[in-house]
Amino acid sequence: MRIDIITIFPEFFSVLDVSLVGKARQSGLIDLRVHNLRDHTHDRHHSVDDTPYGGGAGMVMKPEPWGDAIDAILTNVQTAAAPEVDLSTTDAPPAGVPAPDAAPLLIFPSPAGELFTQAMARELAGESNLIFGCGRYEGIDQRVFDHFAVTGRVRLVSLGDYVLNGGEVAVMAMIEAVGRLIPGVVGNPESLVEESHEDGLLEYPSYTKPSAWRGLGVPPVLLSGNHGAIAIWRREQQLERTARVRPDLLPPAN
Ligand code: ABV
Repeated sequence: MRIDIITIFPEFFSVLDVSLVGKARQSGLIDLRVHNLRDHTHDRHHSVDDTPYGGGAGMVMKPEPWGDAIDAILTNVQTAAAPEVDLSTTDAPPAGVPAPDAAPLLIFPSPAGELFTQAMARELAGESNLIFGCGRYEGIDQRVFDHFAVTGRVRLVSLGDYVLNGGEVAVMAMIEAVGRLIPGVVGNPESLVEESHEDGLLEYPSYTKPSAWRGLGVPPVLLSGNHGAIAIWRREQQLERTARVRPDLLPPAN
């Protein structure tokens, strides 16, 4: 998967050099490129924001640098996805060469966006090209979204009902959630199906050795060797926990 990020704080994303996403980049599973929005400004002060039409507090990000930055990435993605045809080989295309890709999906973190969920992470993991735009200040000029929605796909996405200073941390969270669903990124794919939210419930509590620690034991069923009983206990724990902490995740009682 190719991921492009546009930000005024490229250094923020150095954390994506490490851990699971870092390894996936080294192994070539993720091609991640970070772009500085200020490289697409044309005034002396490299301004990316201005006062809002209609008045109000704060600044709004100007449309021109966003338009130019996204255009540059779209052009680069198209070039990379369309290798030159060698006319000396007139036979059928080699096996395993995918069909021409769908257009990149543009994603902007925004408190006004649709909620990011595990289901959306799964959806995004099936894309071959994601472009993340990190807004700052009071937002980005609406015409950036409207313009690229005419010819492409644009989604405003929110991590939850709270406000950040900018989209950078939200983009890192989304890349981590999506990245680990790309085949080959997580070593043991079975670990993906057993965790919170994958089956719509919170996960069951986990224990490891020692069997007694600071006066606390381990639920005896887990030491019983009875795999049927263990599976039933774990499902009960999931349901009990979900009802207690996140009743909104359970289907309506009637
Ligand atoms: C993007 N807050 S997403 C830009 N929860 C600025 C603030 C912000 C986002 C979120």
